[in-house]
Amino acid sequence: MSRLSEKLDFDAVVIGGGFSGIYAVHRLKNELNLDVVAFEKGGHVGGTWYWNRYPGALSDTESFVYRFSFDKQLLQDYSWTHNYLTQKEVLAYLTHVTERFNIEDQFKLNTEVTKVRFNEEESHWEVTTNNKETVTARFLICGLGLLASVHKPDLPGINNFKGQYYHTAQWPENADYKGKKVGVIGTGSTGIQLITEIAPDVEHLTVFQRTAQYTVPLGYREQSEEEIAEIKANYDELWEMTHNSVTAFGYPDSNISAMEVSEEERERMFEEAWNRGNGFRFLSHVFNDLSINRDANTAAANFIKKKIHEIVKDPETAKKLTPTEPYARRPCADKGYYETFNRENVSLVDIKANPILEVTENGIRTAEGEHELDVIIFATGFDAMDGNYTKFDMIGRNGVNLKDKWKDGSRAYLGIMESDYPNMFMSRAPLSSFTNNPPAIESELGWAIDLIKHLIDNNLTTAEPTKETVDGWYDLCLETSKGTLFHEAQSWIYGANIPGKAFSLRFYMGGMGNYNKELEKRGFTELVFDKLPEKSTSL
Ligand code: FAD
Ligand code: NA7
Repeated sequence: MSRLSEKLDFDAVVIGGGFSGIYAVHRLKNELNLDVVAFEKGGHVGGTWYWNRYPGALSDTESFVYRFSFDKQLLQDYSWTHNYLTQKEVLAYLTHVTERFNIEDQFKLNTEVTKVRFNEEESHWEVTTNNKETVTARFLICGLGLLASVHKPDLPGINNFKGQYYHTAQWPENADYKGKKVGVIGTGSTGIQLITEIAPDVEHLTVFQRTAQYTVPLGYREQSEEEIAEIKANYDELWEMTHNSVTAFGYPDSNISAMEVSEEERERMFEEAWNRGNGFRFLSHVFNDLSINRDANTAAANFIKKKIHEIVKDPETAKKLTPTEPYARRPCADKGYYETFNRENVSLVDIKANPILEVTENGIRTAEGEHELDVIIFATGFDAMDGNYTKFDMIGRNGVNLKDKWKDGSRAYLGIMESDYPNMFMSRAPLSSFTNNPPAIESELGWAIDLIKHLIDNNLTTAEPTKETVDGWYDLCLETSKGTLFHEAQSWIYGANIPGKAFSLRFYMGGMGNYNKELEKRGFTELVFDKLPEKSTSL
């Protein structure tokens, strides 16, 4: 491998060691033959699956599509046992991928990027780390994670608490909750997994719920060798369908409207989906309009509400667990969440009605009184999509800082590039597709890496979108979100979970298939290019 320019330290710097960083490094190194370094602040590759080591952590995309599709042999060789992957299993898979494609050495672990700056005179990136080292490179690829910037609310008095407290995405090695009085704050997808898993192991579990959630059974089960062999034999068709579908979760799009069938048929189909399991399938596979038609959404919501009242024995608890919002967050799925509240050792506190006043030495005090606790677990989610991009200085042209540029809402052209940031490519950034993540990562970074190749092959220095181009993409995203109900729920999808954060659309809602068509249709035609000086063939 020869470097594009001997004046620079690397051809490309990648930030992040999750699915995105691993995919980027593999293609840049093994296909484009570039000199790449990747910085990861964690102690291991894996990203989400390195950090989220809480009990019950599980991917709820089905196993056969929660993986890369780029290598047919990898798809055949690397198997699974159940229809969903545990945190440990995803971590093992990602570790295998880095070893298999010989890219472990590219990852510099325990290394946090603290500043990036585009050097306009020299048209390259300068990347500074917590080791006070600054390296230069022509291309910058950011896979900082869409759900990776931890949101841990500052509760008054937390420093006085005598017991352990931690966030689910910063799960400590010495977490000691078994046989203890445990409080969990947060009932999103993570809280639901955690609460269900740990309830049998603790003396008492107090769940502090701010917003009640809709959740359906996951349907976790072993998959037979025959079933797995059949999937592997049909992988070409399955991926083709997945990349062209709306959700990219590995099932074909539904063409049935919930309101076109009789009420009886609708209930039967909901029941079937409930028994089969999977939150995404419940929301988008049975019917095609639960997220866009209010009546259809209400019908699904009412079905789940009815289940809550059937499952939960104490009517008061059932009432507290019953959501009041539309069914319009990222769908949750569980291994017996509502049933958990029938346990003698589990109690539910509605902190909207009865807010947390402070953390004391011995527990949490709400308006109703003190809840004695040995351990407090924050399952309070993430500053999603842009949280990791606005944490440190990302300086583009004319000294612009991304945190200022994104103050009133974050946007990126195709969810990949921002104006004033030449040769910087992001994965799962604002205005990327609202879909299963691995296929989306391959689409976005696939486009970005093809663009890098295009620049090199054509002796071009930089590529970037104009502000108008970025705004044009945002307008299309707005168009795709029209009529959807997601903005009515106060969740991370619009940034509503973070106090003071701009409430704005952060996804392209047109589906994976249409997103891929946009990439293909536009190619690189909307970008502005800068050419290398004639006299030189390298920077
Ligand atoms: P991440 O895996 O988040 O990796 C980003 C990495 O960047 C992190 O390791 C972080 O340490 C590093 N980083 C960030 N900033 C810096 C910096 N300044 N310097 C150095 N390193 C930095 N998605 C699905 O599609 N299906 C699922 O079932 C699913 N389940 C999930 C369950 C949980 C509990 C969570 C939290 C997320 C889940 N997701 C799921 C979303 C998941 O984040 C993506 O599927 C995928 O793992 C994202 O990969 P990534 O590489 O883009 O980001
Ligand atoms: P979520 O879905 O954002 O859930 C976080 C939960 O924490 C949710 O119940 C929040 O209540 C609650 N929360 C957040 N801040 C507070 C404060 N200050 N006080 C009390 N309760 C609070 O995060 P998850 O980790 O569960 O899931 C995120 C994604 O990761 C998920 O979609 C999967 O893809 C994996 P709220 O609902 O805001 O009232």
